[in-house]
This record gives sequence, C-alpha cells and structure tokens, in this order.
Amino acid sequence: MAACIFCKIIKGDIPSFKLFESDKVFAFLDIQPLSKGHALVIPKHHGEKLVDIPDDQLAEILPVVKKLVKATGAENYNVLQNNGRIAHQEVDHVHFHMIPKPDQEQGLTVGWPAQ
Ligand code: IU
Repeated sequence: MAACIFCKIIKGDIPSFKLFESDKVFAFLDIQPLSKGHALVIPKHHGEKLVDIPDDQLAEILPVVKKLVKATGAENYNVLQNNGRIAHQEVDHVHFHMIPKPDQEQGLTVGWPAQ
C-alpha cells in the first residue's frame, strides 16, 4: 500500500536497520526502542490487523521472532502484537514486537545483527 510507512520500509524507500528478510517476512529495529534490540517483525503482505494476513505469511513470522530472540541472548522478553487504536496500535500494518528485557546487572550478551 503506497502510503503505508512499513510498506515503504520493506521497499527500502524509508531506511531501517534490517535484521531479516525473506520473500514473506521483514524484520527491523524499532525506531523508538523500549530496550536494546527491540525489533519489529512484519509480513510483507499489507494488512492492518492480524485477521487480514494470509495464513502462509503468519506462519513464517514466529520462527523469525524466535531467531531474533536467540540472537539477542535475552532470557526475558515480551512478544506482543497490537490491533486497533484502543489496543494501542499506532501503525496500520501488522507487526510483532520482540522486546528484550535485559538483566539489569549483566545486560545482553549478544548484540545485533542477528545471526
Ligand atoms: P504499535 O504496536 O503500532 O503501537 O507500535 C508501532 C511501533 O512502530 C512503535 O514501537 C514505533 O516506535 C515503531 N515505528 C518504527 O519503528 N518506525 C517508524 O517509522 C514508525 C514507527 I512511524
């Protein structure tokens, strides 16, 4: 969708710190991270909410989230996905947040880029 910011990020029209890309999935660092390594994993198919995304695209997202969790070395993390304004969705292109919760004393052991 032409006006969608995340579609522009997928196309490379807006720069991002890319972490992963396949034919169906794109992942990049959140521009306003809640913690070091806060990543967004999105389907390339434009859809506003979870129910708008084809199953084959959704099926490839969680394995990528898992890959990014492993790459951070985080043992504590949140995976979340907001749908609709009341549920705090700000960008109308489905996205999964992966938010590491680093140990306050040790921090993260492995940084980006994901391997
Ligand atoms: P939300 O679930 O829709 O509330 O989250 C949107 C996220 O997208 C939020 O964490 C923003 O910092 C992030 N984001 C981004 O990484 N790059 C952008 O150009 C824009 C938003 I606009």
